[in-house]
Amino acid sequence: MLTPEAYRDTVAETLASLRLSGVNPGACWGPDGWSNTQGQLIASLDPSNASSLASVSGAAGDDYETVLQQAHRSFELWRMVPAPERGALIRRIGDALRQHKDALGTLVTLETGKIKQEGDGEVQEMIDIIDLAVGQARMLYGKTMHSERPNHRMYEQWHPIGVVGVITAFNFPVAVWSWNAFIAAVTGNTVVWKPSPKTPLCAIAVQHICNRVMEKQGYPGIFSLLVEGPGQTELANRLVNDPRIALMSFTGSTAVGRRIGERVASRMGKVLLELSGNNAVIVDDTADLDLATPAIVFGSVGTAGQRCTTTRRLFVHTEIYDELITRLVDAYGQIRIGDPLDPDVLMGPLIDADAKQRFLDAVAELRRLGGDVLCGGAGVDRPGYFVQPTLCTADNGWDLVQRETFGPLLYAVRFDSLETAIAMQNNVKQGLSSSLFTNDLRNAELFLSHNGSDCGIANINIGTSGAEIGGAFGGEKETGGGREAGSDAWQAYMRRQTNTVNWGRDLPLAQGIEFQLPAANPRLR
Ligand code: UN1
Repeated sequence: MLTPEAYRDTVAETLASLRLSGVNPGACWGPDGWSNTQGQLIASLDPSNASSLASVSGAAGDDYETVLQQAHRSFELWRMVPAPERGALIRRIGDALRQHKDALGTLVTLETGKIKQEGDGEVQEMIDIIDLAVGQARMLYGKTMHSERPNHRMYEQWHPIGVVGVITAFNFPVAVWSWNAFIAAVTGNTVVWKPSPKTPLCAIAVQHICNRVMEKQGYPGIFSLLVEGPGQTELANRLVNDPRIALMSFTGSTAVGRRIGERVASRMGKVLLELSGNNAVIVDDTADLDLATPAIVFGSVGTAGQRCTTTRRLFVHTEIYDELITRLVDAYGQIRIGDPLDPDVLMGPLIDADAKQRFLDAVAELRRLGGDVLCGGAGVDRPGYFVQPTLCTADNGWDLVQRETFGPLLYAVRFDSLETAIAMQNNVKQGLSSSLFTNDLRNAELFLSHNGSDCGIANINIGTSGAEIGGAFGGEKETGGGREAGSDAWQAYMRRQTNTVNWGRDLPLAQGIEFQLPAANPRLR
């Protein structure tokens, strides 16, 4: 645990090395394009001690229009830059992020309360997606088709779509933006970011890093920023309703995502939604418990249970139920809770007082319903918003279990047959991530088959969280259906155009249609 003086020094050094001040402007439209409008003052709080790290002056007045107009002007320029050259700019941002990894990782820890290992891991995830984006910039492949008509060539190509709006949540304050922003940028788009009001400093620090690289390379605002205070929705609403935003990417709750999806759809815009998860691990009677135990603990306790991929439900075969639960109770007892900058600590605080209250309310509801708390179940009495990692028994059908409580609360349920476990796992409204621990090939294949997990992510012998950026990330049902990061997720940031070129001297029609004009009439030829 840092002494108060060492903590103050760490905060001051971190802010200074990321060019953050006591009060920071909350709108930026590119290199040197910081607003000087006095907006609502937003305090950024460290959830591990509830103290203020620094403040941000929220975007106000003309900031929105300035940002949108600049983003649109920059798009008209940027889309004509060859994609590999766009990749070269992003690669330089990767170099800058490598230099600032330690400081930015610390800032993520200070602002979110996730442990330093995870704060650094988040910056690494930004660097990883940059490596992928740089390569992707040379691989924006379209297909070619064989035309049914002679002397015709048919192919498809991918064009940039425009300005991409990105609204992110507090729990991954930099990585999720970067999945969107760097893929959007190499595909020729510009990006307007509205970060969570709970983590504005991370966004401003990243904007500073991008600004320096854009300036050095002589580019205008490819990346821009609008910060809005807690409880404010004006800027978010304007982005959602603005026809200049060609794609609206949103990470957050299903309730908000549904409204955003409906509104963007009503103006025929594109939307990319990453919403709530209710992820489960299934452990069958052949599983290697030495693998399953730490994976379940990391999945449920990592980031204090505040990942969209957090393991929330655990289905255990009755044959091994007692043994696994004993191991988990033991492991949960060893989790050190406290200062997330302390390398021995494995779990930091929840993000704020409301999150802590929602966690405590969920535990109280569980007890009322007749669930057993096997370990944890209480808040931790110290400054900041700490709770105990909690393992309990529950029924999959309870409303409580059906919804996502964003905290370290894991519901254990027994099963006898894998089919029943898979049915329970799928029997929720969300569909993000899922895992099966097994040594049985047939069980593994069943879980991954059409009859198996209905989630966007389905794993064997690894947990539900901690996905690599190389795959497409996202989920089905009320998780929203969006896919970000690797694989062919880049296509969401582009518009597809099908091209048919006739290089012959005749005009044959498709489907064999004859449409013969009277040859005698020269005016019709
Ligand atoms: C999120 O919680 O919104 O798979 C993203 C994971 C991380 C990303 C989580 N790579 O857990």
